[in-house]
Amino acid sequence: MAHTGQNAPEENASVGGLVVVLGDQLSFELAALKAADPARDVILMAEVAAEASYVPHHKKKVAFLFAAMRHHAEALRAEGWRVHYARYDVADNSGTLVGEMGRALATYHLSGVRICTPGEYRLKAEIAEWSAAQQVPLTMLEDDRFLCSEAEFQSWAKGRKQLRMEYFYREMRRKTGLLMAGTEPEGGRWNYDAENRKAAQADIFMPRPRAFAPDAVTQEVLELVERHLPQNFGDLHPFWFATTRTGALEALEHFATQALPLFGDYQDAMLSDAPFLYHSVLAQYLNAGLLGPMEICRRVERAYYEGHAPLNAVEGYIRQIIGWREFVRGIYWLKMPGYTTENFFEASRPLPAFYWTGDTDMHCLAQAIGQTRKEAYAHHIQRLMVTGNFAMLAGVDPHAVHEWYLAVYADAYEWVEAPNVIGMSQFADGGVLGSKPYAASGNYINKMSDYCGACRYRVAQKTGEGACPFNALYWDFMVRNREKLSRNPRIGHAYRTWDRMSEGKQAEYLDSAKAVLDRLWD
Ligand code: FAD
Ligand code: DLZ
Ligand code: SF4
Repeated sequence: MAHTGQNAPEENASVGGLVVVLGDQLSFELAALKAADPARDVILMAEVAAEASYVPHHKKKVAFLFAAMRHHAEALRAEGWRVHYARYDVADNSGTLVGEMGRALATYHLSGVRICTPGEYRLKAEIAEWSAAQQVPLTMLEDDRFLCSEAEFQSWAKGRKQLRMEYFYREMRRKTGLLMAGTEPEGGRWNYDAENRKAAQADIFMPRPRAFAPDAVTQEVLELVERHLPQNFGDLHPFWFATTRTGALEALEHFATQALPLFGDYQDAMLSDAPFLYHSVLAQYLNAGLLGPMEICRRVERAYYEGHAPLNAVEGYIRQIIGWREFVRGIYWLKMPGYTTENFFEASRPLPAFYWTGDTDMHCLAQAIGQTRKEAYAHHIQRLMVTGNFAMLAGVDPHAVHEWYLAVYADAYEWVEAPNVIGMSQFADGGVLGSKPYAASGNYINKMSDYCGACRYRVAQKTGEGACPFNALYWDFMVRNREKLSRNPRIGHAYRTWDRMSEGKQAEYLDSAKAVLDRLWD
C-alpha cells in the first residue's frame, strides 16, 4: 500500500526519482527497491547527525549501522544501482535525512521521493511534513519485510477486548505454515514454554556468538565513531558484529548449529559473566535488514526436522520472531502517536545514574548494565526482570526508561523497543500489551540466576540494612499502586498476602523501601 504525500504535485514519470534507503532498511528485498528502476532512479543513503544523536546511541550500535550501510551501498552499486552516499564527516552534510533528501533531489534533478515507511513514528512524520512543506512528491510504501501488515494487525485487533500475543501467534503459524502438520501445530501443542524455564549452570563449552574481525570499511567507521561520538554510551572495542549480509548469514548458521538446541531450556536463565548464554544475538541483523524473519525461521525449523534441535527450542525461538516481534510492531503502529508518553502508574522519578555506569552494589544490575555497556546487548530476561523490573519498582518515569533502552541496545528501534519497554516491562500502557506488570522481588532473580550468591545484599533478607533492595521495593510498588492493580485478577493474591502481614512487618517493608529509594538519588 502506498501513501502519497498530501499537497504534493504528482511524480513526473519521465525523470527518475530518489529512492531513500534508511540505515535499518539494508535489504535487497525492500519494496522501495523493487518498485525502482536502476536506469533512472538514484538511491540515497545518508549518515546524519540527527539520527546518530536523537538518543545517545551505544557506540557499537552507530558503528554497526554505519559500517553495514557502507557495505550495503557497495553491494547495491555492484548490482548496478546508482547510489548517492552521504558520509557523516563531510563538511556539507546537512545533518538530517530530509536535508540530505533535498540536496540529492536538487543535485540529480529528480522528480520525487520513494521510501519504505520508517520504523519510527517521529521520522515518518518528519518526512511527511517536509514533503508537504517543500511540495516534494512522496511515495511511502508499506515495509513488507514484516509478516503482518499494519492493516492486517488492525483488523485482527478490531473488536477484541484484549490483545494477547498467544492468539496472534497462532494466526501467524497458520499464515506462514511454520511448524505446522497440516492444520495442527507440530507435536500437538502451540506452545512449549512450560519446558523452557530451567536455571543454567556455568559451562566452559557454552557457545559464543559468531564474531567477525572488522575489515577496512568497518575499521574506518570505528575511527569515525571514536572521533565524532566520543560522548556516546558504551564501549566501542572490541567490535565483533557482522556488517554484511554474508556475515549475518554466517552468524545465523552458527546459532542454528551451536546454540539453538539449548535455546529453549535456558531461555529465561541468567549467569554472571555469560552475557549471551544460548541466545541467538541476531536481532541487530534482523532489525537492520541484513536478515529476514522468514529465512531465520525456516533455518531454525529445518534444525528441528533434521533432528538437530528439539521442538521446545525451535517452537520457542520461532514464537519470538513471528509471535512477539510482529505483535509488538502491530501494537506500536496501532497506538502511536502517544504510546511513548503513556504513564499508567504516574511514575516520575529520574533514571538512577548507575544505569549509565553500571556502578552499583546490586550484582544483578551491575551485570546486566555492565554487559550492556560492553556489548550493546542484554538478553530478554535481563532487560525485563532486572533493569526493567527495578526501574518500575523504583517508580522511574517510563519515558526516561524508554529513552535509555532506545539508546543502549544495538537492536533498538522505537517500533520494537517502545512496546517492550512502555508495555511489557513498565506496564505504562495499563495493560494493552500484557495482562499484568512483570514485578518481582529478589526471589525470582535468585531462582533464574547465579547473581545473588555474588551480591553484597542478601536475597533471603526481606528488610533492613543488607536486605536485597528488590524485596522492599516490590511491596512498596504494590502498595503505592494498589488502587490501580487490586482489581487485576492475576494480582489479587499478592494483596491478600500483604493484608495478612502484621502492621509492624508492613511498616518495616515500607521503611526499608524508603531507605533504598533515598539512597538511589542522594
Ligand atoms: P533471542 O533471545 O535469540 O530471540 C530471538 C529473536 O526473537 C530476537 O532476535 C528478536 O528478533 C525476537 N524477539 C524475542 N523477543 C522479542 C520481543 N519481546 N519483542 C520483539 N522481538 C523479540 N528487541 C529488539 O529487537 N529491540 C529492542 O529494542 C528491544 N527492546 C527490549 C526492551 C525490553 C525492556 C524487553 C523486555 C525486550 C526488548 N526486546 C527488544 C526483545 C528482546 O529482549 C530482544 O529481541 C532480544 O533480547 C535480542 O537478543 P537475541 O537476538 O539474542 O534474541
Ligand atoms: C539508528 C540510526 C542511526 C544511528 N543513524 C542513521 C543514519 O545516520 N542514517 C539513517 O538512514 N538511519 C540511521 N539510523 C536508523 C534510523 O534512525 C531509523 O531508520 C529510524 O529509527 C526508523 O527505524
Ligand atoms: Fe540482585 Fe537482590 Fe540478588 Fe543482589 S540479592 S543480585 S540485588 S536480586
